Amino acid sequence: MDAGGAGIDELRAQALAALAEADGAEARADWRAHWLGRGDGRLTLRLRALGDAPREERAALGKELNELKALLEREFGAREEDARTRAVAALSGEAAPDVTLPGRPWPAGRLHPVTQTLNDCVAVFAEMGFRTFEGPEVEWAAYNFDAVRIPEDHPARDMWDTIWIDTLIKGERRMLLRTHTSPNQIRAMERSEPPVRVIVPGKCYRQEATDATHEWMLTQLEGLAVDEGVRMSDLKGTLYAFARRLFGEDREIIFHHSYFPFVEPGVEMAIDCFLCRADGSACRTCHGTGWIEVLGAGMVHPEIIENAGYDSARHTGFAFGVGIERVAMLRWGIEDIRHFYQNDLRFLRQF
Ligand code: FA5
Repeated sequence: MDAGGAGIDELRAQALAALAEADGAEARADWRAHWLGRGDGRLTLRLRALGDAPREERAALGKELNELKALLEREFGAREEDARTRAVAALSGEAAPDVTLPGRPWPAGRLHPVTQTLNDCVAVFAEMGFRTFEGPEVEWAAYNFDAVRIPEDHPARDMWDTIWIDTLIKGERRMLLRTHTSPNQIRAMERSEPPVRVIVPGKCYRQEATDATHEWMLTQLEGLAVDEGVRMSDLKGTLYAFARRLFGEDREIIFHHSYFPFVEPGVEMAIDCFLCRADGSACRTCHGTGWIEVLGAGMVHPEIIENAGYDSARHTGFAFGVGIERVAMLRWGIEDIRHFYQNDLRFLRQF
């Protein structure tokens, strides 16, 4: 008998009996820890205590213990293999899945057509050197209106029917769902010194009576460039290049005068209607005008340049706000904007 307990034969018998009784993966793992565990497995402790055995017995005892260890490891491995084989066999019964059948493919999702169009627009402007950032969808009225020269009582506030947040701050409604991305012109200028060249994509909300080209939730892409010597021709050149990239060489592009309090002068850009090609019919999509408006733009008002702390005698800029759903309509010939948000998979799967 070696120091610390049972003789080798007794130890072997005990270990093998315990292994035979170890039922299940957890019990087998416990058995392994108990007998062969590195820290305090019974056999490990015996091997570690070899130094205490009489010198003349040490070699023989060490050999026997190592043989026992090898035997127990083999037996344990065999039990594990056996358990694995039985698990696989259980799976091949009648109710088991046929592992030889080809897998069922997961239905792959895809990007919404408006998101695809937005990404493409962002990529075009990024190539021209515009940096992207995002602004808040829940916006302060101070940014959405006042900072862009639309004070309370200014008739321009009526241009967009606003969705307000009910919470009162100091007794007043001060927050809203932004009606356009233009407040981010201010945020961009607050953050940096000129030259500034940014785009700001995002959702906007308006209390609209919807029709073929108007939704109550719309996606805009704001653009702003401020530097020394920025001119109207830079704005037109930038927007022409953008429209050519998105719509190709054959489409007609028109600019006409418009009014936005934060630019002077202001313009709108429109593309020829893909449905009626301006044939004078009562087209529902372009309302018989032959044109679909895609963006508002203009030269940043000097007062806004000054409010940002820039010198309007030195710095000038242009800004634009693209309607992304309109761009998507024109690209793919979609006659009604409301298709985008009805979640009809037959429509969405086409893109
Ligand atoms: C604006 O929102 C201005 N902030 C744009 C701007 C930016 C002007 C910078 C000057 C300088 P407007 O309301 O026209 O303007 O909207 C801009 C574009 O958004 C429109 O040309 C149109 O393409 C799109 N849009 C406007 N209202 C809707 C709507 N209800 N549904 C879908 N698209 C819309």
